Order: sequence, then C-alpha cells, then structure tokens
Amino acid sequence: MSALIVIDVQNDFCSGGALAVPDGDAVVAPINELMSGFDAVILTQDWHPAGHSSFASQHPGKEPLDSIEMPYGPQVLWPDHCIQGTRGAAFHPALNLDPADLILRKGYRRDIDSYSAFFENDHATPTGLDGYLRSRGIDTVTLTGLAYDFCVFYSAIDAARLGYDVTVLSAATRGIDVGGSLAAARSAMQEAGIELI
Ligand code: VGL
Ligand code: ZN
Repeated sequence: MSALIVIDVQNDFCSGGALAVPDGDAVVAPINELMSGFDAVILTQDWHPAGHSSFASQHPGKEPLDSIEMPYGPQVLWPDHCIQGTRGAAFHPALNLDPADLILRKGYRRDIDSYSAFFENDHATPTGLDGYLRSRGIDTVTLTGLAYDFCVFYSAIDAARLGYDVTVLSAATRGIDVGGSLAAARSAMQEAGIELI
C-alpha cells in the first residue's frame, strides 16, 4: 500500500510568503496530478504558535538563517511563519485538498520545532504518522512539497529509518538552500537508500 505525502504546501512557503521557497508555487500542479495514483494522500501543515522558539524574533541579536543550540540540538532560526490560523499557515489556494485522507499538523509546541512529519526535532518525539501509516498497511511512501532540504529531507530520512520504501519526487519539490543544505540533503538521501526521481 502506497501513500503520497505532501509536505507543507502553505502560503508562507510560496511566493509572497514569510519564508518563500524559490519557485515554491511550481510544486502545486504536479502534486495535484499525482494525488489520484496512491492508496492514501497525506498533507502536512507547519503549524506554529505565535512566538515559536524557531523564530529569530524570539532570540535577541539573532537573524533569520542564523543557527543556535537548543536543548535538543542545533536549530536554524526562521522568520515568523505558519502561525496557527493565519493566512500564511493556510494551504496554497490551488492545492487540491479534497483527496487528502489525513492532514497532519506539526511544530505546534512552542519550545521545539518539527521539520519531519514523523518526529519533532529532538528526533524522538513522534507525531503519530508512523502509527497511522502502519495501521493502514502502508509500506511505500512518496514525498513531495516544501522545502526539499528541510521538511521533505527530514521526513524522507525518518521514513527510510522506520523501514518504509521511500521515493522523493524532485520535480514536485523545491528547496531553500542555506549553507549548502540542498547538496547535503541530496547526498544524505542517496546514502540512506532513498530513491530520488
Ligand atoms: C520548513 C523551515 C521552517 C519546511 C518549516 O517546511 O521545510 N522549513 N519550517
Ligand atoms: Zn516552521
């Protein structure tokens, strides 16, 4: 059984958004096309409370894209984005939501970020997605969405670690590229046995 996992196709990651991924809007059309070809369609939604600890605005003297040490490890700081209930946190208006079986929110705890759809950034606190997929008999996942080198990347690595057969559809993702993160993500995924198409 297969699932299409669509990561964070939200206004704040698209053109005009608070954390716009270059050419982010381009993922919407191919994702809409793909949705009918899977046993399950799952959308994730980055969903932060105002004042989230991943926001540079919460750390005096820090700028977006600076990195800091959090109790759970290193954390890149971001502009305020995807605040719960705001237009920026809403899905891209052209994304087809109707085929979605599950919409999974993440990053909703103030003190910890969650790039991966499977675990928060301590790499230990589960989001519940693994249990959902397993109980539906899903063993094969295809990842799309934003951003290639953050939430798509961490989701793909965790999925592979959890034993899923993982494909990342590059044509349906776009990246941010902070300090070589795009190339690093690509090689780490290759090493983890993830199929990159
Ligand atoms: C993301 C940075 C911060 C993502 C989410 O969806 O890749 N990146 N929050
Ligand atoms: Zn975020």
